[in-house]
Amino acid sequence: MKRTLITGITGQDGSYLAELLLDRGYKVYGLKRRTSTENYENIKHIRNDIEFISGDLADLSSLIQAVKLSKPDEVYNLGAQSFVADSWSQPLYTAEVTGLGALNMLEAVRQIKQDARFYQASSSEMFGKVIETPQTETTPFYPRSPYGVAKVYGHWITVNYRESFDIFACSGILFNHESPRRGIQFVTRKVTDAVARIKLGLQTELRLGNLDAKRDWGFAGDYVKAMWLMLQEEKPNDYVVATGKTHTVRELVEIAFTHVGLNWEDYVIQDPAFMRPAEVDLLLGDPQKAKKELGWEPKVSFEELIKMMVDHDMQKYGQNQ
Ligand code: NDP
Ligand code: GDR
Repeated sequence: MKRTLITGITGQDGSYLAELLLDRGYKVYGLKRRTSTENYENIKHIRNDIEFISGDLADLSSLIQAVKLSKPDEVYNLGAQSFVADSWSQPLYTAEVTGLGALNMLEAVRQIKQDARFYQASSSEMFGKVIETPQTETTPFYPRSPYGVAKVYGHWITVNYRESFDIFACSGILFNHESPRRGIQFVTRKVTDAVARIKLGLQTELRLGNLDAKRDWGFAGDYVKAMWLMLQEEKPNDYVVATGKTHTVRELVEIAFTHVGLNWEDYVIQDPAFMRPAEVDLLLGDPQKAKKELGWEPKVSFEELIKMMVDHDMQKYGQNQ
């Protein structure tokens, strides 16, 4: 039986990845930080199948202990302060968890179990300011937020540990991916949640920031498969994981409202409070390398994704009525 250690197990990706690995017969260990109230919502259906280890990415000693206890064949480092907007109000914390956290996890692997395969959750936010499109594994990074800067550190320290210590370390440069388990602060879920509430008469308006930003949005359930595939390869490598299609926030809003028969312009208000100090205007990934080497392709289209999320939120609030 293969053994895995997942950081960020309570998050969107951690939950889908844990499902995938349990289905494949892995023994799954999840690093979980202490919280004052329980946050097992995303993994409540598989909670009893996971062995939780208490720890924090900012605390190397807890990660060393986690690797000792789990003796993993594969480590997936998904834990992070992952909300870009908050990285301006908490830049040092973001650097510590999202950037140095990757180093801490790598260091625990290096010290305790150097033959464990390692996945780092890198991000299209590292591309930031548009230098070229579509963005590939060789596009230069120009991050535009403290979060993006921290992820660039996480990416390069992963490459460096691979080259320095011969660790099987991969960096997946994943573009935005969403699902009904997406955190409520992120724009897709904020929109689909609000659409459901407006349709059911629980809310009257939706305040958003930049409607012109373009993102390459895919389905999280598809993307965790790419993470696993990377660690099954003969050699460690870095891969862009994306759909190869881009859409504006405006298009997202239009699809979501239209799906429940509403006109978005009657409800959406642009609010400067949700504009960012520096924006990433356009993300569009080229997933050719992942397709060719991993045989990976996204299955769910942008429109299907948004409708899936709206339907989920309609059901959630509908049941509570
Ligand atoms: P989420 O925000 O849903 O989950 C983040 C996870 O990290 C949660 O389990 C959270 O735990 C955990 N975490 C936060 N801080 C710490 C800490 N100090 N120590 C240990 N764990 C911590 O993110 P996603 O699932 O969406 O993303 C997974 C990873 O992929 C992240 O690293 C993200 O930056 C990256 N990424 C995401 C993309 C996306 O579009 N979703 C795209 C590219 C990269 P808790 O529940 O306690 O808060
Ligand atoms: P992002 O995702 O910053 O790309 O990071 P988010 O959904 O927060 O923003 C996407 C775009 O929408 C614009 N926007 C708004 N965003 C939010 N959250 N709220 C609003 O009201 C709003 N209005 C407009 C943003 O300005 C932005 O352009 C996500 C995270 O999952 C990261 O962890 C991950 O690394 C990247 O995706 C790839």
